[in-house]
Amino acid sequence: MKLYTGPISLFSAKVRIAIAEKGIEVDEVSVGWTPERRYEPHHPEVVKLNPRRQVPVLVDGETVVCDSTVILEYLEEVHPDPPLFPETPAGRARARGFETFADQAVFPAIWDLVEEVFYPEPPGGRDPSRADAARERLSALHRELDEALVGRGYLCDAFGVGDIACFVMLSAGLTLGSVPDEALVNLHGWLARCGARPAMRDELAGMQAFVASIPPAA
Ligand SMILES: N[C@@H](CCC(=O)N[C@@H](CS)C(=O)NCC(=O)O)C(=O)O
Repeated sequence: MKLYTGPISLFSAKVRIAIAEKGIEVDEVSVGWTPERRYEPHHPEVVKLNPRRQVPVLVDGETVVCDSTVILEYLEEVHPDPPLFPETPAGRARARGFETFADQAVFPAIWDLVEEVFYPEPPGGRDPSRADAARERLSALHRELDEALVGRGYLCDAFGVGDIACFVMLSAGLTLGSVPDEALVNLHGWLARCGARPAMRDELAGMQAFVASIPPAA
């Protein structure tokens, strides 16, 4: 299998973690990315494979799979052990719900922070109210997750895709100044538990090393 990824792409991180948790061998191709030009020019293979021109893209023989959510489902079917989805329809619905929550509720707020805090200042200047509003939205989402974790070690009965997706997004939030309230003990316990898993730890270390290697803006 070949996997096209971005060095600090959160959607690629979801897939890299799932691959490490399942112990799958892949040939990873990291596409070019810089703070100034982002993904431009797009990697020619990614342009050919994905009409959206986005990573991650997985190629398995003749099969091309785009989109992190679809890739996680595909990997589960071709490499079911160890499982990252629950056994029952109700359990799988819960897991997919948390993955969707991460991608569609948490990520947009993270993206506002990425643009306001991480990327170089745009010509029109920064908008601090955008970053403040994103942190407020994230605080509400933190409270939601804390409640979902009452009496549980992970978001579903066992560790899986919901945990991967939410952990990737919340970890990015932490580095951008969105720190969950210390009263949210269920959430903090879960963050520590997830962060201790080698696949998660290695992914965060890889991203931090990449960010540290970015030369300062001229
Ligand atoms: N829904 C997609 C989103 C993928 C995505 O947004 N990828 C970004 C990197 S994190 C990308 O490749 N952006 C390049 C572009 O849009 O030009 C997924 O889950 O994989």
